[in-house]
Order: sequence, then structure tokens, then C-alpha cells
Amino acid sequence: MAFLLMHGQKGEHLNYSLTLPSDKIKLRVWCRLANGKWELGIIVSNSGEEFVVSLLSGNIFRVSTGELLPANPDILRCADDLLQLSYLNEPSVIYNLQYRYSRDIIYSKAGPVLIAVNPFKKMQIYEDNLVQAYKQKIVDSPHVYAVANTAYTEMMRDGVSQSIIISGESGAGKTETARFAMHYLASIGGGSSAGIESNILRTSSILEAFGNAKTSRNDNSSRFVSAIYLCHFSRVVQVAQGERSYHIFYQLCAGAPSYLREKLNLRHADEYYYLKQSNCLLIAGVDDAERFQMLLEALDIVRIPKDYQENAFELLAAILWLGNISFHTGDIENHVEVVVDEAVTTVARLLGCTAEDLVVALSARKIRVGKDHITKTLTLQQAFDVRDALAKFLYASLFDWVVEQINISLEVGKESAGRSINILDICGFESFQRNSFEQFCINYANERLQQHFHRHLFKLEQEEYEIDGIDWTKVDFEDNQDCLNLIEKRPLGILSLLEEESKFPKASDLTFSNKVKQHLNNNPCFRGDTDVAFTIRHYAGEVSYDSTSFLQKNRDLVHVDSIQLLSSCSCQLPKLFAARTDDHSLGLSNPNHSGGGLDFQKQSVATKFKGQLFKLMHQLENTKPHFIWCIRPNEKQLPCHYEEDLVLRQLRCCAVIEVVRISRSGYPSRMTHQEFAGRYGYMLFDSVSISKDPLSISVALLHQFNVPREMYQVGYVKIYLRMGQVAMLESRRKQALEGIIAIQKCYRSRQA
Ligand code: AD9
Ligand code: MG
Repeated sequence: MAFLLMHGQKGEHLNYSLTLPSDKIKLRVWCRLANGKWELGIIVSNSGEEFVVSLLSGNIFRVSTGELLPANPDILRCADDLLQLSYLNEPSVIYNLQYRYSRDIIYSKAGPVLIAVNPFKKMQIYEDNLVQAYKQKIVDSPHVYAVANTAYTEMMRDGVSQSIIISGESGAGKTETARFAMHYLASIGGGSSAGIESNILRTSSILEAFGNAKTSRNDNSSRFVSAIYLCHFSRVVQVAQGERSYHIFYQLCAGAPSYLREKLNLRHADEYYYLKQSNCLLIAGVDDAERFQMLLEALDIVRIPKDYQENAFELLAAILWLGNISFHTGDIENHVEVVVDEAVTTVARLLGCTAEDLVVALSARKIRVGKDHITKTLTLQQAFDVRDALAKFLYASLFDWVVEQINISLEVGKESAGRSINILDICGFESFQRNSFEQFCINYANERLQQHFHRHLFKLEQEEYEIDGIDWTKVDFEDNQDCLNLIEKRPLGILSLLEEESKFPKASDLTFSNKVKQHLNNNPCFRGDTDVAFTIRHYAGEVSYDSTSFLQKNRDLVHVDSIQLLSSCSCQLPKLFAARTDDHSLGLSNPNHSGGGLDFQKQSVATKFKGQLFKLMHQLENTKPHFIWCIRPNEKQLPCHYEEDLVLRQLRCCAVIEVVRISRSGYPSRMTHQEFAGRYGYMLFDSVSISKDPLSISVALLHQFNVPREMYQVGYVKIYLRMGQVAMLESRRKQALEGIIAIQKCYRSRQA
């Protein structure tokens, strides 16, 4: 049996119209208004397909079944877990989360997943007493602490490494959530591990300085995926209006002490082209100088030696000064000369090379003609490209190096041999107006994670049924393998075709997209669009990609002369970075490239990314996963603002409803026999003839209310009910209570 994943609620419409005529209770419904919004109402009457609905606003509407969805009884309005909803549909889920959010309850569960709706304000829900309360299991309402606690408890109990996988779109609160999870673990770790834990917190602030930037959506946007470190680093040389490059540059410019300023010939941020191009140097409420001091402390605490720290700052300054190097075209048309000024001399000094060598590397290429090497001058555009490629290469290498230093300091390798809790703060699924190579990589990673998620969801769900001894036929599920094949399959998947074209010097965006369309047009997850665009049907929706510059971004070339320049440098780090390129070199002989010469490429970006992703998935496979989905409730980063449409789009993107639907196509409502008997037991007609144990009472109740056999299962510990059954029981309960109240009234009036 396979589950069909879809957004529609057809099944529920059917289910609902079947139950309607036989029941006299006024049914609560969601009614879709002309503007597409859903409003709560009550069915007044119906004839055939047409219903008269009285809305809460007082209006009366005449609508067809297609505009109606069943609404949940009030007791489920604030349900902690969407699984408990008797009717699962989009308005019910949106309303549930909104109701909770309006009461400052930002966490909810969707079955095995924690949903966190970003409050955009300081919440009093992270204090130490709450850490203790979750630790001692005094509270169990949904919370990131509860997730962290479960991970910790299971790690200690089972001796198995755990992972907390946090997803959501930009600005949804992933990094904050990861921070709270770390804080919790640091607090409860206590004793001997406290040192390491607080180091981990420091570490995240170092990684944020180097890997985060202000974007239009988030003042502190992570531009790398922790653990994968997917970072295209084009932000180093090109920043969109109103955004910023990596925090570290501004922190260094604002906070470096005078001896360092002198050593690095450091200026204010507004004197560097790479930083000033976006007309945005400051972030409201953030003091970059202060952050720099905090960074220095963090670097000391994780024991990165002072001389290493200074090496890193030298490189950062060299990158900034590189951006200030300018060119002019000489007498011969299109042949550039480097303007030899302060920028050139400073870069040369900071890297430890001669100004002459730097000038040659930036303005000319050595090409081989037969057995000889000749030097060819670059065009203006090529010179800018070489300069920017060098800046990006230096930053990317520096980032890798920082991560490596941190790992050495934390002895990560050593630790992961034992038990650990991995916290993964991954870029969520992205779908913009224009989607490029970055979105392709991010969405590919999300497809892989989604598969991981599905497998675990099903496994866990079915395990519980097995343990509680209920009759359960194992189900298969329709996964996203088709889409993964489209991307990964060899030799005719998108990645393979991209790789092949990237090695082919004459290839262009057009040849690449033609090739993809030629080979993949029959794939159900693929559609070739006009020009160089194509569409992929991802699990979370269709995304159209513009393949312009896919090849260039994938190659991410650094000129081989630049690498040679770095290897000749007297400074430690540039030399080291150049040496590393030997490890997996994939020198691209590129004789047809205008200008000729040899480009150097470490490993194409997509190949490296795929390799890292596989390694990550492999690591995750060996851990017990815990999932958190972050939701951004509004675009303006405002508190107490819940935009239904925006939330709905994200719920669809991360397929929340499908996940709940999958988990609940089993038995979504569960109560222990005790709870069940306690809530409904008083309605039992024949309470004398049966024993008083909760299990017997529960079974007798199910018989009395004629709950069809296929609608429930009785386990050793719990009663498992299918969708809609709790709503039915609740309405009976309400009727019974009203009956009792009426009898009491009658009795009292007689006595009076
Ligand atoms: V990005 O993909 O890195 O661009 P994130 O990481 O999802 O993004 P981030 O965690 O940086 O988002 O959160 C954005 C802002 O939301 C933060 O700067 C906080 O101001 C705000 N936020 C998020 N979660 C919370 C919270 N639990 N409590 C208070 C929060 N504020
Ligand atoms: Mg982030």
C-alpha cells in the first residue's frame, strides 16, 4: 500500500458528508469565503449539495460542499499536537497554531516533529527553572528543551548518538533554536562536560562571525549549513543593496586594537569597496566593535593561538585591500594594467609576496605554446574576475581553516567516536522569484533530508504499534526517490550532466540546459521551460531554476597563476591554502578560454557538496533523529503578527500536513485506558455487569457507541483511534453532560 501525498482534503469532505445526515448536532465547519480565507461557522441546514452556514461573524452563507471543511470541537482548539485534531485540514492547522501563538505558546507538535513559530520577541520560556523542569520531567509541553532533553536522555540511556535537525526558511529562527538547544545541553551537562559545552557555545559565535551576514530577510542570516558548510562565498565580493558581507569584516574594521590596525593598515569599513558597495555598513542595535571583543575572547577560550588569530586577521585585511585594487586599460585596447597603489603594496605585504608578482598574477596569464610558456595580458573583465576569484578563494580557505581549528580545539574527531548530539541548522527549502545554483544545492540537500525524515517517521510510528501489540499491517510509503534520481542518477542525472559540461571548455549555460532537457524531459519530476530555465517538482513544491551561471558557479575557478602566487608567499596561511589545492586538483586545461591559460579548480562545487552531503547523511543515519521545524509568522520580523498565508505556504513547503497525515493514517488519537475510561466511563449504560478495570471499561464503551472495528485498536497500554472518533465521542459526552444538567435542574425545581 502506498500513501498518496497531496494537499487536498478530498477524503475529509467525503467522510464528513457521510456523517452529516445521521447526526442532529449542529456541525462546526470551516467555510471558504470569496477572498479564499476560511471562517468558522455552524451548519444550519442542507439540501443535497447545498448548505446554509451561519458564520461566527453573524453572516449567513449558502455554499456547496466544496467550500466546507469539518472543524474540530473546542477542546482540540489548543491541542499541543496536531495529531490530536479529529479533522486534519489546512484551516484547522493554521487556526490551531495561531490560537496558540496568540497566547504566546510558540511550540507545538506535529506528531514526531516540533514546530516553533518565531516570536520575534524575548520570551520568558528559557529560564533556568524551566531547564530544571524539563530535566526532571515536571513539564512536558512542547518545547525545544523537551526535544533536547529527549535527545540527551536517549543518548545516556541507549548509548546511541542523537541528532537534532532544525529546518525552516530564512529568518524562521533555526539558529536561535539551535542556540537554545545548545544552552539546554550545556546547562544539564554540568560537571566535567560543562567546559566543552560552553566551548561549543563560544564556537558557534565564532562560526557566526565568519559565516553569517545581514540579508534583506535576517540581520543575522547563516550563509552556511553547519556541518556541510555549503557556502558559495560570492558575498565576499558582491553584496546586494541593503545587505552586508560576513560580520567578521565589519567587526575587524570597527574593533581592532591600534597595534593591529597599524600592522594590517586597517581602515574604516566605508573605505573598502567590497564593504561599501551595498550602502549598508551597520546593523541596528549591533555594536560591531563590541562583537569583535567577544570574538577575541571566544578565540582565546577555544584556544586558537594568538599568532594563528593574527594570521587570520592579516588574510581578512588582505581580502579587503584586494577589493580596492583597480585596473586601467593601457594603450593597446582591452589590455589591462594594475594601478600600483597602496592597495597593491598592502596586499603584497600581508600575503608575503612581492608587489611585482602580485601585479603579474592579476593582469596576465601564462599559457603554453608548444614547449614554451608565453604571457598574455588579460582583458579588463578578466582581471576583475581573477581578482574576485582570488578573494573568494582566500575567504573560503580561511573559513575551512577556522572550522578545522575549532574542531581540533574541541577534539571533535575524538568525541564523535563516542556518543554525541549533533545539532544541524540547515537552510530550509527555498523557492524565490528567481532560483539559481545556490537554491538548487539547498533544495537538493532538503530532498535528502526529507527522505531521511520519511524513513524515520515511518519506522518510529510502526515500532510503537508493534511494541503495544496492536494488529498492524506494515505500510510502504511513496517517497521522493524519483526526484533524488533526477538529481543524482548516473550518468544521466542533473549533477552528472552538470559535471560533464563543467569539464567541457566550450560548454555554455545554453548547452547545459539543452543537454538537461534532452535527457530528462521524460522524468515525471522534470519540466524543460523556455530558454535556459527548467522546473523540478520537489517534495515541497515545484521550483523553476534559471540555469544562467550554473556552470560558472559550479566550476568556481581560481586561476592557476593565483595559486602559484600563493604558494610563493612567505606567509603561512596563503602557502598552506595553495598547497591544499594539490590534494584533489582537477586542473582544467582551458586553451579555448579567451585569454588562454590554465584555470584551477579544487573540485567542482556540486561534487564537493554531494560528497559532503553523503557524509553528513551517513553520520545522521547512525544517530537517532529529532526534528524541529521553524516557521516565520511574518515578513517584517514583528512580534504578535501572524500572517495566515505566509504560515500556510511554509507548512506546505515543509509538508507538515502530509507528515501529520502520514502519521495519522495509522491511529492518530491515542489515550491510555485510564485516560479513556476516566473521560467517557460515566456514559457507560451497563457499568454494573463489567469489572472496573480501565481496559474493560474502554472496550465496553467502544461497543456501546458502535465504533466500527476498523476505527480503533486496543493495545496493552493505550486505545488507538482513527481520525474523527474523538470528535464523535466528545459530542456524545457533551450531549450526556447537557442531559445530566437538565435532569439536575428539573430535580432542583421539583424540590423547591
Ligand atoms: V537564516 O536561514 O540563517 O537567514 P534563521 O537561522 O532561521 O535564518 P534566526 O535564528 O537567525 O533565523 O532568527 C532570526 C531572528 O528571529 C533572530 O535574530 C531573533 O530576533 C528572532 N528569533 C528567532 N527565534 C527566536 C526565539 N525563540 N525567541 C526570540 C527569536 N526571538
Ligand atoms: Mg541561521
